Amino acid sequence: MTEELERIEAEALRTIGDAPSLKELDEADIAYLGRKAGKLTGLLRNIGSLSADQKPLFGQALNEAKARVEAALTDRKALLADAERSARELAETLDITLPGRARPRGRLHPLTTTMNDVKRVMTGLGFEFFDGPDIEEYKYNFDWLNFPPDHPAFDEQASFYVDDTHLLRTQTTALQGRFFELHREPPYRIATVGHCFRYEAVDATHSHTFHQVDGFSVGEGLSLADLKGVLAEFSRGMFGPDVVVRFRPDFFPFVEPGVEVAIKWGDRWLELGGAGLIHPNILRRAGLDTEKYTGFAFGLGIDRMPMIRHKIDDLRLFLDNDLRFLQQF
Ligand code: FA5
Repeated sequence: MTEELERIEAEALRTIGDAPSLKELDEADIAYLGRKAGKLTGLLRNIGSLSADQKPLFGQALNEAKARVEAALTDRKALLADAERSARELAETLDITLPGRARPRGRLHPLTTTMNDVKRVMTGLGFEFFDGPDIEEYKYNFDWLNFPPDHPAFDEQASFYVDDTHLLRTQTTALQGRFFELHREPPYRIATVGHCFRYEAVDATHSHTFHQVDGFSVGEGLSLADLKGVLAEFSRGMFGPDVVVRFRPDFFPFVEPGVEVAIKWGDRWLELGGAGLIHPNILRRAGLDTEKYTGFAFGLGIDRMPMIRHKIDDLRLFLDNDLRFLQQF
């Protein structure tokens, strides 16, 4: 039996020494020291067949063998646990020299930045902003603005009609009537930015859907000089100190006199919009004393502003949503 004990101990120590991982080590633990089927523990059951003087000797030898096997298990366990931790740590190591993954970043559309700049510059000039609806009533888009019913400007600003009383607004000037109905006491400087729509063929400087900024002011003694001063200051704010602004006579039913506003654009002029002194008919309709009050108004195309700022000769590029173009801003 002593030989059997030595054989099993040697086998146990070999198995433990060879165990490649903690899992095999646990299996070896059960196979040799397990309470029920362990090979070493099993030897104890045969102790009854030994003579009385052999029993204590064998018992002691068995206990010593178990102690050695347990010690081997503990040592190997520590070794394997160490190795497994190092392997795991190695696998989890962060290589901080790897290049990062670039996240696609959104940015504002050039028309949005232009509109934000318009608001910033106009606010700096003392204008207060209001919003009007895209689907507008005729009376604000035309009637309030002194358009006689058969006026050719109806054709000029060919419209998308919605029903008998509504259309997609052709000009942000439609805000005037909405504001005048509030009957605020002058002086004031009012502005709005937003969409405009016209039934129009699309080309390099025209679109069916575009944006305008309108501004108007009513007060005592306002003149064309004030209008020109505000527009010149606005243009400098938008296009820099060297901008050249040109005013030429033009006609709009809602101003008298009226002017066209153009900006020097390379060796050409780009029409930015119209302006003038608010027609007395409109001030009267607003319940204002035209002996006391005068006003100026202007309406400018926003889509043409980034064309001037970025020297781009076709406004369709801003609306095509081609990322190769838009990512340059
Ligand atoms: C008007 O719309 C007037 N409401 C401007 C105004 C306001 C005059 C207040 C006097 C007092 P006009 O139709 O010219 O005017 O348009 C003004 C500007 O809007 C144009 O100069 C242009 O810059 C822009 N615009 C007009 N139509 C289009 C279009 N189809 N596509 C892009 N921009 C346009």
